[in-house]
Amino acid sequence: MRAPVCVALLVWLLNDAAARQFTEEEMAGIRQRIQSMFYHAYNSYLDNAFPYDELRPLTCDGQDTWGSFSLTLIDALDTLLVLGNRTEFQRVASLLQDTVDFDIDVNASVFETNIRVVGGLLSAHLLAGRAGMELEPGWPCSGPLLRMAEDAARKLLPAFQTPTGMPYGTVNLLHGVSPTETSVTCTAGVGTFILEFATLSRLTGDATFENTARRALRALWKTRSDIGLVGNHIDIVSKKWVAQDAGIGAGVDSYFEYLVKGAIMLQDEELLSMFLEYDRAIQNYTRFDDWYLWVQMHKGTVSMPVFQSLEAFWPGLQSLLGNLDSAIRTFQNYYSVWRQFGGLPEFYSIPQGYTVDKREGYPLRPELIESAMYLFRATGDHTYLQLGLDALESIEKIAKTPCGYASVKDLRDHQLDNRMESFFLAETIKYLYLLFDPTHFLHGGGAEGGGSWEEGGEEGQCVLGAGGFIFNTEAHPLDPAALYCCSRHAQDRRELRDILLSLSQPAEKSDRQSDPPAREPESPPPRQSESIALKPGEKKTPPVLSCPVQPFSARLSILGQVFSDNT
Ligand code: DMJ
Repeated sequence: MRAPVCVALLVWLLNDAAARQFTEEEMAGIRQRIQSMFYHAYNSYLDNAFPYDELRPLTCDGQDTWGSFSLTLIDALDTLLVLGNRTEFQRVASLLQDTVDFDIDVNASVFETNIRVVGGLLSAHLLAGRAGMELEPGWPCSGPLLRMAEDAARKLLPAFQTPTGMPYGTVNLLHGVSPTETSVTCTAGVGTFILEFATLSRLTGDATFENTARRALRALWKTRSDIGLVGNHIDIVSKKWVAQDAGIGAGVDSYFEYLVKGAIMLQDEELLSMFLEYDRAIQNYTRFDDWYLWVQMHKGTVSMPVFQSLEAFWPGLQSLLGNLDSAIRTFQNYYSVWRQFGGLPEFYSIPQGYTVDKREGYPLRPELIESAMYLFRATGDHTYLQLGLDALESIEKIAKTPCGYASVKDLRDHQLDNRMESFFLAETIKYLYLLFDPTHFLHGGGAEGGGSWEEGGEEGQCVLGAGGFIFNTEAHPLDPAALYCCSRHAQDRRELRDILLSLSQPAEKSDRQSDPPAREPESPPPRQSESIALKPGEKKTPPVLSCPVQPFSARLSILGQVFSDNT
C-alpha cells in the first residue's frame, strides 16, 4: 500500500474510533465529574494555600509565583460562575476586594499579570450582574472589580514607557521598571494586551490603556521580516530580533490570538489585516502536513521540526476565522500525540515521533481542550467530546493527589511536580466544562438566542451577552456588548457636554467643538457597524451587537425640547 493511502486509512480509523456518540445524560454525568475535579483542587487551595498565589499539591501548602496576589483565587473566580456557584463567587469577589493590594514591592511579569489578574478581574466585573452581586449605579461602566483591574493595569503602564512603546517583560509594582531590567521581551509579551487594555479603556472612558496596547502592536508589526514573519524574542529598545525562530508556539502564540480576537471584539480591520498577512507567511513557510514547524524568520528555513503543546490553541483560532478544514486536520495531528502519551508533552519531535529531551512535562495545559471546545461548537462532531473525556480520565489518573492536581514532570513515567498552575482552574477546567455544556450562556447565541437583559450603564440598559463572549488567553470571558454600551455612554457624555457648552456660549461654539476631549483615543475606535470580512468573498453580515440605548442623535430633539423649555 502506498504511504498516502496508509495515512488516509489511519486518519479514517482514528476518526472512526473516536466518533462514538455521547448522550445528554452522559454529558451531564461528565459535567458532574468536572465539577468534582474543580472543587477538589479549589477547596484544597483555600484550605492549604490561600493567600499564596498557588497550591503546591504534593506538600499541601502554598507559594507565591507570579506576584503575591492570591493569583489562583483571582484566576478561578469566573470559573465559579461558569459552574453555577453564585454564592461562592460573591464571597470571593468581596474577599478579594478586602485582601488584594497591588501597592507591593514585587517584580511581576507584565504579561502574566495582565492576562491572569487584569483579565480575571475584568471578567468577574462583567459577570457580577449574572452572579447576583449588588451593582453600583453605572455598572458595567464602573464597579469595584473594574477599579481593581484598573489599579493592577496602571501598575503595568511604566513598562510601556520605552522609545518604541513595546514593553519590558517585568515591572516592579511599587517602583516601576528596574534600571537593570533586560530589554529583551518575547513577542507574546509585546502583543498580548489589546483585549484587556481596550476593555479597560472602553469601560472606563480612559483611552490610555487602549492607546498603549495599540502603540506596542504597531511597533511590533513594523519589525516583521521581509518574508512576513516575526521571531521569538525582541530587544524592545533597539528593535533587533534576539531569537529569530518563527512559529506559532511558546513566546509568540497569544500575539496571533489577540490579533484575531481583538479584531472580533473591537470589529477592527487593522488587527485582522495584520493577522491575515502573518497567516499567509505562516501557511507558506511553517506548515507541513498540517503541522506547524519553527523556521528562521528571515530565510524561512526550518530551524526546529517540533510541535509544542502551547501550539494546540491554533485549531480553535482557525475555527474562529472559519478555516474549519485546516483546523480539523491540525487538531487530528495534535490529538494523535495526546493519544500516544495520555497528555501533550511540552515539545514533540515530529520526525522522531517522540518527546524532546527535558521537555517531557505536561503542566495540565488547556490548549487542546480549548480547541476541542471551539471545534465541537463549529462541527458538532463527538470526536471532540471523546478528547474531553480522555483528558478528564487521564488527569484523574495521572495528576490527582490528596490535595489537588499536580503538573506532570514527565509523561513517560508520570513523575509529578509540586505545582498546580492557576491556569488549571482558570482554563483547563473551564474549557472542559464548556465543551460538555453546549448550551452554556458563555457560548453566546446572539440576541435571538436569549441574550440577557440586565441593568447597566449610566442611563438605560445594556443587552449584555448578546454578542457572545471573547475569551482572553487565560480563558477569562469578555463581553463586547458591555464595551459597546459603555463607549456609547462615554460618547453621549461628550456630546452632551458639547451641547451644553454651545448653548451657554454660542459665540465660541465652533472653537469648543474642535477641542479634543480630555482623554480621546489617538484614533477613534472603529464604528461598530463596520463588520469585518472573515473570508474572501464572504458576505458581510449585520453586527451581532445590539444595545437598546437609543442613538444619541435620535434623542437630540427631545433634549433640545427640554433645554429650550427650561431656558
Ligand atoms: C496560560 O497562562 C495562557 O493560556 C497563556 O497564553 C499560555 N500559557 C498558559 C496555559 O498554557
